[in-house]
Amino acid sequence: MAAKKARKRAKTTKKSRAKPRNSKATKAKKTAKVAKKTPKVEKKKEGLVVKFIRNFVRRMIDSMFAKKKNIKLGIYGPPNAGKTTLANQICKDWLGERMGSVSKIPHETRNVQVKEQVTIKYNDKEMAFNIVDTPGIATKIDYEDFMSYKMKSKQAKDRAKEATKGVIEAIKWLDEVDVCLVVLDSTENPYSQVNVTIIGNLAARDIPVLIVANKIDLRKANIRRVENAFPQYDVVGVSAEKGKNMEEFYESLFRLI
Ligand SMILES: Nc1nc2c(ncn2[C@@H]2O[C@H](COP(=O)(O)OP(=O)(O)O)[C@@H](O)[C@H]2O)c(=O)[nH]1
Ligand SMILES: [Mg+2]
Repeated sequence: MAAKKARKRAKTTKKSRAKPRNSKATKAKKTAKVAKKTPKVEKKKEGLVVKFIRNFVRRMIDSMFAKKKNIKLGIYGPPNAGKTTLANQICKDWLGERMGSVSKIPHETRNVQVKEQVTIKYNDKEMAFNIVDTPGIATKIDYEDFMSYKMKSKQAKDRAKEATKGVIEAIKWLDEVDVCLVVLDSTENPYSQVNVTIIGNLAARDIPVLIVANKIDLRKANIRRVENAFPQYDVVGVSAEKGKNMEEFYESLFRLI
């Protein structure tokens, strides 16, 4: 009997110790939970705002300091005018290294060559260029012409094939260039079909052109004849090989842009 009573007492005590479902304590805890939740949501919101502002500021800074696009400077002209020699001279002046190989045999450059990030300074101005040296434009490419340079028939035929592809590639690149140098051999007749075609094409595309009358170191050079052939363009005489008159060349280049 005493044992029964003791069990009953124990039960009651347990029950009384058990937490009531809707007691004040539970309510308080719930409120605390809600209170805890609110700062979390707020924090999340705050985090998003901070993130947005941070990204916005970063974008602003990026756009402020974004690198200016390099100016694509195309070098066009007939074969052997000295386009690569000029490209080499420019690269030597500003990078201390050459760009491509030069030869007295026409169509030495048979692929478009690009030298990126060539920073040229003139007076207090500075501009970054991508220099695009192109294969010479020709209306006729005959492999037999190469054989007169002691080239074997197979080698001459390959060179002619590559040179023809090169002309097409050079013309395609007209869509890419921003400004253009047309290099002419100032000892030769400037009124050629090739010269007129190149310059006409550039004019039709509204690409600014500077005509470079090259090889002024040679006795036969005639800058005046080039100027008379293309009176609407600025003409600068240089010797790319000897590095003659390059200062005036850079001045004309900066005037063009
Ligand atoms: N005398 C003289 N020869 C030059 C000059 N520039 C280039 N050449 C020569 O002309 C030939 C063709 O030069 P190159 O740069 O390969 O011509 P490209 O086909 O127009 O690229 C080479 O034999 C060069 O040495 C120059 O300013 N003066
Ligand atoms: Mg070349």
